[in-house]
Amino acid sequence: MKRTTVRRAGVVALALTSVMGLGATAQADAQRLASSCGASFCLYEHDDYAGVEQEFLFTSNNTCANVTTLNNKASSMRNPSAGRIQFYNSANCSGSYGYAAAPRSADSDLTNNGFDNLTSSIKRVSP
Ligand SMILES: [Ca+2]
Ligand SMILES: [Ca+2]
Repeated sequence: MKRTTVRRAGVVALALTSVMGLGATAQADAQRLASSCGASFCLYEHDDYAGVEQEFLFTSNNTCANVTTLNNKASSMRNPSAGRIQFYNSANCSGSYGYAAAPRSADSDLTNNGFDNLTSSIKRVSP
């Protein structure tokens, strides 16, 4: 009798873990969909477009925007715009840019571009 009870308890625990796992995945998917970039350009705190999102609206080329919330924190980006986006390590787009995102592109990890957690300002230029 005692053995049966223990075994049943084990099964219940497994089932609960499984449900929790599914819930976490669904939550991550929902978060990813909700954070899809509807602006000119979007930066994300973490790889794979996760964490805090900062959106930018560019109305013309050769315009500089300082990164505020995600200054030195951006790890991935989406550029749905028709312009090229240049990334600067300094504020006010001073100095030379370190990385440029092609029009209509996305990068799930800026590490391989040597620009993880560095971006302080961005500028949209003509492609
Ligand atoms: Ca980051
Ligand atoms: Ca910087």
